[in-house]
Amino acid sequence: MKITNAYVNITSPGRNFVTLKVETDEGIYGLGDGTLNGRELAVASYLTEHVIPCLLGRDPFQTEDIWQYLYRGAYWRRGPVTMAAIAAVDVALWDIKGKALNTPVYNLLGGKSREGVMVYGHANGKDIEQALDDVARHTEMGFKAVRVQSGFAGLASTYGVAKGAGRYEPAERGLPTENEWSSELYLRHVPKLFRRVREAFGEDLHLLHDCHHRLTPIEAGRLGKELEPFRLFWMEDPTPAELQEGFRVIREHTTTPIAVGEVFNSVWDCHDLIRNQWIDYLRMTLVHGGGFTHIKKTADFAALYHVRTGFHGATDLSPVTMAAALHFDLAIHNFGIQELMPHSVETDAVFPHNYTFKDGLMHPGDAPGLGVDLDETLAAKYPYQRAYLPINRKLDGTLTDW
Ligand code: EZ4
Ligand code: CO
Repeated sequence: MKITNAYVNITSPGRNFVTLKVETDEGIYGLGDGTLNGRELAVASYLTEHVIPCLLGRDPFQTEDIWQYLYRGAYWRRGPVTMAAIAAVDVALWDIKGKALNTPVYNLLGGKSREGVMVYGHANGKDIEQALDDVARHTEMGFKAVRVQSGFAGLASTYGVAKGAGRYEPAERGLPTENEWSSELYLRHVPKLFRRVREAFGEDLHLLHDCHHRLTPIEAGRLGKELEPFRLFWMEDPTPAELQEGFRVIREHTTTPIAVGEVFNSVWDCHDLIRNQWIDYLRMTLVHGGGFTHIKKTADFAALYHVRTGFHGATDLSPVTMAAALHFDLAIHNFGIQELMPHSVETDAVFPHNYTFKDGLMHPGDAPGLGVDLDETLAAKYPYQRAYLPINRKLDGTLTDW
C-alpha cells in the first residue's frame, strides 16, 4: 500500500479544527487531528509545506519509521507545532491500518482491557450554588466523575466558568480577551467549594479540580492539603510545569493526587515528573504528544512508576482525537480517566463518529480504524476564523499564567 495524496482541512464549526486526510492507492484513507488552539494555521502550514511532500509514495503501515523520519529528520525536535503535525500523520496512518486490516484501532494497541472508558464532565457555575446545580445535572446524565470549577467574589470572571447561559468554551473569536486573577481569593474559595460538593453528593462521586497553572508550588501544596478531607480524584495543573522539580515541593506537602500535562508534547516534558513519582496522572494526549507512536511509549514508561493516563479531552481537541483517545484508553493497562467536554452540535455533524456515552463510560465503537469521518462539504460551510484563548492579569495588572 502507498500514500498517494494528503491534504489539510481547516474548518470552524463554532471553533477551529485542523484535520489531515491521508489517501492511499487502495482507496483507503485515514484522518488525523492537528489542532493547536490559537495557533491552528502554524500546524496547517507545517503539514502542507514541510510534511506532506515527504509522505507521498511511503507505505502507511510503516508508522514507526515515518514517525522517526518526521521527528529526527526535521533536525528541530519537539514543540507543540511540530508534535501536533507529527501526531496528525501518525493518527491518520493508524486509522488506515485499522481500516486495511478491518479492525478497530484498539485491537492494534493490545485489544480491550476494559468494557468502557470512565470520563469526567465539566460542572461549573458563577458561584457555589450554581456549581452544585451543574454537578447535579452531570450526575443525572450518568457521570461517575465530575470536574468542579466556580466563580468567586472579587473576580469578574474566571477560568472554567461559562460566561452566559451556554456551554463553557475558552477560545473566543478575535484577539485575546483579558481575565483577572487573584491566588489569594482563589485559595480561600476552593476548599469551601469542595466541602459543599462532598456534603451534597456523598462519597461515591469522583471529584476533580483544575488549578490551570496558576499557583506556585508552595501554594499548591497548601491547597492540596486543605482539600485532603474531600478526597479529590485529582488536582490538575497546580503550577506551570517547565520546572519539573517544582512538583517535589507539592508532593512533600499533600497526598491529593496530581494530574499534569495537557500542554506537554513529549516524554521529555514529564520524564522527571514520572521517574520521581511526583505525579499520579499524565494529561498529554495524542494530538499534542506525537500521536499513538509516541504516547504509547510515554504511557508504558509512566506505567513503571504507577502513573496512569488522564488525557486532555477539551473541545479544542477534535472528534478525531476523541475517537483516537478512546481506542487508546480502552486498550492500555494504566488507563486512569478521560476528560470529556462535549463538542457542539455543528462540530459533531462535521465529524460523524461511532463513539458513544452511556452511564458515565464511553466506548470508541467497533468500526474498522478510528470510526470517525469528516464531512468535507459541511466543513466548507465553516471557514477558519481567528480565535484565541484569554490572557490573564493579576489585580494590579501584572500578566500571569492563564
Ligand atoms: O483550557 O483545552 O482541563 N482542561 C483544560 C482546557 C484548556 C483548553 C485550552 O486549549 O484546561 O479547557
Ligand atoms: Co486543564
